[in-house]
Amino acid sequence: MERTLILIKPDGVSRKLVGNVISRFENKGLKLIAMKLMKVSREKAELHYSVHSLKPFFSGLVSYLISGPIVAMIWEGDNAIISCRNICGSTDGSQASPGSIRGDFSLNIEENIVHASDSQESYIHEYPIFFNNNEIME
Ligand code: 3AN
Repeated sequence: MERTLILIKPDGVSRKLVGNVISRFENKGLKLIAMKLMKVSREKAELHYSVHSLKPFFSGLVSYLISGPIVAMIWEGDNAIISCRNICGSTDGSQASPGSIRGDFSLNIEENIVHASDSQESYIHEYPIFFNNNEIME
């Protein structure tokens, strides 16, 4: 069993896509083991995106994540990381396949609705930024 961190980013929440996004992971057979609606602090957003800290888009990325409420979730299942990445689609919504979340709802790379951990190492780095261990259903 693998776990992955999924964020419905501020554009996904403001566009009322929360239910639609969650349905896709449920329909796939993944198990929801943690979820919260929250505002992210600048400190947490910078930590979450620390791998991109030297990229020119870093400050815009952080500002965007803290611009409104997000939904943070942990999903569990066989190969959950790659399964969820496929459900989300390519980073740039204009390139993402129809049927994926980004393919269906995003036209660009800046506002692309969701975040999904891209590896086990990323998951280990990311999930404690959003959840305490006692908030995860075992
Ligand atoms: P993904 O979210 O598909 O794992 P990453 O990790 O390469 O993509 O990038 C993290 C986030 O940074 C993306 N979700 C996107 O919002 C933003 N991003 C990536 N590349 C660019 C770019 N060239 N210009 C603006 N924003 C970008």
